[in-house]
Amino acid sequence: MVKKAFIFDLDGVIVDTAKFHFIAWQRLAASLDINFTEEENEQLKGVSRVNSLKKILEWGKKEISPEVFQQKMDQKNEEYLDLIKSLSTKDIMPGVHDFLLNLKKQELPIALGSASKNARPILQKLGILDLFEVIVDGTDVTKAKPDPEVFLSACQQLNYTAQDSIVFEDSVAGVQAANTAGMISIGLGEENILHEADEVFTHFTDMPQDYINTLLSQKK
Ligand code: B16
Ligand code: MG
Repeated sequence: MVKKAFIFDLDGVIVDTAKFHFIAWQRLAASLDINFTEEENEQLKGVSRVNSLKKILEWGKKEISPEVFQQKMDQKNEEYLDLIKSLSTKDIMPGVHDFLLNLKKQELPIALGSASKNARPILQKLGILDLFEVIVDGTDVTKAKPDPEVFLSACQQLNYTAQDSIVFEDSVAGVQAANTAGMISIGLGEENILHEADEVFTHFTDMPQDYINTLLSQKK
């Protein structure tokens, strides 16, 4: 059987930091007198920090100077870092740790493909940094999801083709990026939101027992 590369998104797949991003953006939006809803937040999942702020300003019909823009981005990140400061192994999403360990047991390659610039310290806090052979994050890429750059870079570094790569994503932009790359896309979250994914599960714990083997024989 052909081996495949397993590429994981971070926020919302490995750890439930999506809620902390939401709280931090909501506080930031409030500081600019902008009302920011959960529906709007859904559109920011997988979206880089700079593009997220641009969208919030667009929705709120606000313009700010480049200096204030930078200041607001820093403010959001400080708020976010404060919210995640006590993150630990217990915050790994259900079933993820076992799934990663099973991949290791089968000597299958694991990569991270995240838009976050905080990815490495977060994986460290979770105690799973060493499980990743390759990490591609917001500090490495120039084009944000839904552009496939982050996932293509991850599979190239692992020496796998896109066709032999599987992406786990919680965001619409991320699922689109995986599909554009020609990779198998597995959505984690709600079926009605992630309907473009090849398959959707609420959690890793909902996957069938031998799901890794099913994926190994799956074609796009
Ligand atoms: P940071 P992912 C994304 O991470 C988040 O989904 C998104 O909400 C966030 O704005 C983005 O990272 C940038 O994160 O501010 O930490 O650099 O889902 O691609 O792992
Ligand atoms: Mg995500």
